[in-house]
Amino acid sequence: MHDELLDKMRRSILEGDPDRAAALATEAIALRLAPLEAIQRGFVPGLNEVGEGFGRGDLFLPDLVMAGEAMKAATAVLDPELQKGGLQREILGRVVLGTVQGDIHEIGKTLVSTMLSAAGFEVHDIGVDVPFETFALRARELGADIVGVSALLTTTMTGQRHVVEALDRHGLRPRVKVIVGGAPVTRGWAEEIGADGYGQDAVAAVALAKALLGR
Ligand code: B12
Repeated sequence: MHDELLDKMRRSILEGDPDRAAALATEAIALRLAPLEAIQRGFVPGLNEVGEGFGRGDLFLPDLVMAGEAMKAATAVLDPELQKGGLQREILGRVVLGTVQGDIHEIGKTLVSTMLSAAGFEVHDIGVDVPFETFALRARELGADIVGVSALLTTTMTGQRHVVEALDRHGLRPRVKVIVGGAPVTRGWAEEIGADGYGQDAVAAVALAKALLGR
């Protein structure tokens, strides 16, 4: 029933049109399309297509930038909707979340942050391009239960290992759990670097965080 709308969403990202993407997100809310479905089945396929085009050399950096801007415009509209229903009193745990040093991809990390907050976690989003040591310092300062590290580049993935090592150096492990994610990240990689878990998307991240804290 929403197929046409989902296809328009995909195209708004491909065309890198933030105004159109925001308008379609508003339309989705009016039509009572679930916000997560709009993101995952509407906008993200467009981003994936742009990523593939860029990988093949058919699209260029400005296309990637505009697709990212369009995606951010859509998620800005949908974010408050995702937060709804998450007004729980009990805090399930405290999470420090960021994108690792050298990496400025923020869309997936921000979505994970929103979903964890909606599920009842207290999330401290420490942004992008975060130095390894900062993850450990912030985790200690805030008394985090979980540190989430996002990486979207094969070159910055290795930084996730450095974050685990920084937490070790600060004596925060194994009490503080580390979860990792991002397009190139796999379960095998998480195991190899000694992380406590891998989440392939924002929904999986919530399930993982709950499981690690026995919730
Ligand atoms: C948009 C985008 C950008 C935008 C980002 C805008 C922004 N504000 O975030 C901009 C233009 C800045 C950008 C820049 C670059 N990009 Co880019 N980018 C993308 C693109 C198209 C989409 C990423 C995205 O937002 N996906 C949507 C979100 C929702 O998905 P996600 O990030 O995967 O997150 C989900 C899961 O992975 C998981 N998750 C994510 N983080 C975490 C964390 C935890 C703890 C958990 C549990 C789960 C989890 O949950 C999320 C939600 O469901 C991807 C292609 C792709 N399909 O991934 C390329 C891509 C990642 N980029 C790529 C490249 C090469 C670059 C540049 C180097 C290009 C250049 N020449 O300058 C720069 C690097 C800049 C830097 N230093 O970081 C390559 C990486 C190749 C590689 N294997 O390393 C890709 C794969 C494109 C390609 N096919 O070549 N990019």
